[in-house]
Amino acid sequence: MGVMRIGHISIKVMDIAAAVKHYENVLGMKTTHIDAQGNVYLKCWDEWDKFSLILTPSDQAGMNHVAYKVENDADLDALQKRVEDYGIKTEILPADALPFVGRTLRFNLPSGHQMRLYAKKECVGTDVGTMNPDPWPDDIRGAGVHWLDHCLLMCEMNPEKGINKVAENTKFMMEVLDFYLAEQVIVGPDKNMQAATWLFRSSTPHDIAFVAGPRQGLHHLAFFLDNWNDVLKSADVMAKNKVRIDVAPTRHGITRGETIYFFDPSGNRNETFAGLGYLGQPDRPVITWDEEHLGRGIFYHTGELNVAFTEVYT
Ligand code: M3P
Ligand code: FE
Repeated sequence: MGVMRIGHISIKVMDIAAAVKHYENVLGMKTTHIDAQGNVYLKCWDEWDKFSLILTPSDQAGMNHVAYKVENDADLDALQKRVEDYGIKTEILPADALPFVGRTLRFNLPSGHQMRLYAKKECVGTDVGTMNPDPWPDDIRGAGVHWLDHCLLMCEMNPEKGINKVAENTKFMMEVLDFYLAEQVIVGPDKNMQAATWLFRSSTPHDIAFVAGPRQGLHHLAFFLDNWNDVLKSADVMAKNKVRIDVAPTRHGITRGETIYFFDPSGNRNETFAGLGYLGQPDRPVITWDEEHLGRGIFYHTGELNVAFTEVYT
């Protein structure tokens, strides 16, 4: 079946203790492992695999890699061939190259971001279990995020030099990894340049998104919440913990998500968002936003684009 969903993201943090405190107390994740190098592995309460976030100590912020889980081990061989045939070099990392993870296919997207695909990760179960489960666990902390939902990667775009990594990544994800395009932003005098795309493999509007920027980077990692009230409550949690809020609770036109953006102590942007928006289905007509309506696409209420939102990232 190929790619199922986002599996984990590995990010760099400058102060590991402050980062752990943030992801545990504000987001509500739990630490499940610390390796010999001091990397910290965490999961959300409604995730069943061992971890969805790896924090690695560094002198800067940003993403190391993003990993997606495929359904079967054989998918790794089939996808390796397709990625190589497309002209992208790959490498198979042995099982346990990352703790609790089976063999892993590693390659770089056309934008340069490192992506990994794996089929196995130790299953530890959700915090409510599978036998007559409660709807939520008693020991929820902070925002109590349910799961890591998607990431948004900033990709280089420079029309004068003919560079558009958003379009290149999108083509690769669709042709090689069988992702579907949910929404796109089209710009340029001939309205033919993809400046942002939202793609899915699961049944939500996006499992990954790409937005054009001056350089490659990580725009945000996003965690799922049930509803608008939970988004409001997560903002309260942030205020209580003096977290730097980037965009106060609002709605996206694109994907219809109810959202709030904020920063971890190293400056990596986080999003907690709610709302399925709509079902991601392979035959759903692609939604297109033009430059004129982009403001409403991003922030539906104000319709105003905030420059720092697209220019500040790690
Ligand atoms: C989302 C989303 C940007 C748009 C972001 C949209 C960075 O994060 O979850 O739909 O322009
Ligand atoms: Fe998002």
